Amino acid sequence: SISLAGKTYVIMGVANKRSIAWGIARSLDQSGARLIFTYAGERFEKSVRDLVATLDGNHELILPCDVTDDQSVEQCFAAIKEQAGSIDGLAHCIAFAKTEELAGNFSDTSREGFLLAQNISSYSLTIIAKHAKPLMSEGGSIVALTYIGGERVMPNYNVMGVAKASLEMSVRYLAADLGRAGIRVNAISSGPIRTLSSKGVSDFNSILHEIEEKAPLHRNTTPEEVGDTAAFLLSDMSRGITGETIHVDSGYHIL
Ligand code: 0WD
Repeated sequence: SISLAGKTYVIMGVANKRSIAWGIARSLDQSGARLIFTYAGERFEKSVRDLVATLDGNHELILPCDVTDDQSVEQCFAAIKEQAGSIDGLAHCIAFAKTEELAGNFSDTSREGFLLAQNISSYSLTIIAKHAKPLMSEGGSIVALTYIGGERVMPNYNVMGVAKASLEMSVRYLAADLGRAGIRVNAISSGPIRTLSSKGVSDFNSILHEIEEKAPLHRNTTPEEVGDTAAFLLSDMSRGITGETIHVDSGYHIL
C-alpha cells in the first residue's frame, strides 16, 4: 500500500463497521496515516470510539460534527486546529435522505425532503471545505463519495440522485476555487455497497444483483476498494488530479 506516514487526515461519516468511511479509515490506517474522526451525533460516538480502538494506529481525536449546523462545523474544525495544527486532507462520507423519498415517484418529492437531501449530502461539502482550507496551508486533498445515480436515472435513487449531481458539480467548483491554494478536490463514484444508508434505498438487493450480472468485473464493489482509491487520491501519487470523479464500481459506468 501507499505510505502515508506523517500525514494527517480527517474522516467524516463512520457510522458502523459497514460504513464506506470505515473502509477508507482502514486503508489509511494501514498506510501509517494519523486519523481524526468526526461523527454526526451522540448516538454514534460510542460505536465510532469502539471501532477506532481496533485500528493499528493510535488515533485519539474523535469529534462531533453535525453538518447541518454551521456552529458545529466551525467548532469541530477549531478543535482540530487547536489539537492537530494542520491536516493533509479530508474524506467526506456523508449523505442523508428520507426513506420515503428513496422509493416511488420522483414527482412526489417534498420541498422539505429535497432541501434536506441537498443540505446534508451536498452543501455540507462546501462548508466543510471552507473550514478545512485554513488547516491545509501547505496544500491538501479533499475526497467526497458519490454514486452513478447522480449522473443517470437509477431506480428509486430519486432525490439523492439530484443531491449527488449537485455534490459532483460542487467538487468541480471547489476544485477551481481551491486549486490556487494547492488543495485538490475529487469524488469517488462507488458501486453500491450494503450499509446503513443504502438500506434506505428501495429494492437495493436488485441493484447489487444487476452489478454481478452486468458489470465488467461481475462482482460488487467492496469498501476496501473504495478505501484504497481514497488513499491514492489523498496521497501525493494523485498530485496532478483535481475536479475528477473516479468510478470504483467494477466498471458498471461504461455500460
Ligand atoms: O451503496 C452505497 N452505500 C453508496 C454510498 C454508493 C455510492 C456512494 N455512497 C455514499 C453515500 O451517499 C455517502 O455519501 O457514501 C457515503 C457514505 O455512505 P455509507 O457508508 O453508505 O453510509 P453510512 O454508513 O450510513 O454513513 C453515512 C454517514 C453516517 O455517519 P456518522 O458517523 O456521521 O453518523 O452520514 C452521516 C451518518 O450519520 N450523516 C451525517 N453526518 C454529519 N452530519 C449527518 C449530519 N447531519 N447526517 C447523516
